[in-house]
Amino acid sequence: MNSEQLAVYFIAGTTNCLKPIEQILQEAIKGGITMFQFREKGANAKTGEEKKALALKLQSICRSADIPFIVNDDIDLAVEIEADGVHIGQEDEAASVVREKIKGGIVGVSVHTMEEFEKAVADGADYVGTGPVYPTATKLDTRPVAGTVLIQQMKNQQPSFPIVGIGGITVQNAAEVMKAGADGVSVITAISMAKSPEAAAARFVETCK
Ligand code: 3NM
Repeated sequence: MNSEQLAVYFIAGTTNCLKPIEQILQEAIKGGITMFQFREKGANAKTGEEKKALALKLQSICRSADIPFIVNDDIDLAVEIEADGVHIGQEDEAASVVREKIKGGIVGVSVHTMEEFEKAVADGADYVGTGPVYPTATKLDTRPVAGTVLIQQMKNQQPSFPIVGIGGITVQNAAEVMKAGADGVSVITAISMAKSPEAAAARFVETCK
């Protein structure tokens, strides 16, 4: 994986969108996002065949634009549709086990401490996501707000390991996250709920790419 692909990493599921998610993804791609994660979670999220059908649609949109399509948590779905990768949390299997299953795909891991970071690196993760950097209303069960300190610590310890910040990141604070040493920003609301996802994505590109 190329760490430049993390620069503007858009994440979304249907519950994060007020317009059809396909439309929002296409607008975000026009604005210049560099990677996409399908994160179909929460009340009213699609499941089963409906979720798979939507994943295939979004994957095809990403393929046409040459943007990696990553699936959040659902390793079986990622394997079944041959996604470009999967993003897992601390509750999931180790990155080394997941890597075996997705054969050559990208494996991202959420980490919240230096210990979790070191384990993810040792297990062969391709990148880590860390947060919440800032307060967020999008995910209710987050760890305490961490600011940018952990990003700085991780970057100091492993200068070339790809890191992305997540949680409450906006076009206003994205520069701070990059300055701390992140390779990019993971963003849900600031793009999915923007009046113009294209314009929002383009502003992130200006700051992060
Ligand atoms: N993970 P928004 S915070 C999915 O801290 C997710 O691990 C987080 O959404 C973590 O960009 C978060 O709308 C939500 O704040 C990010």
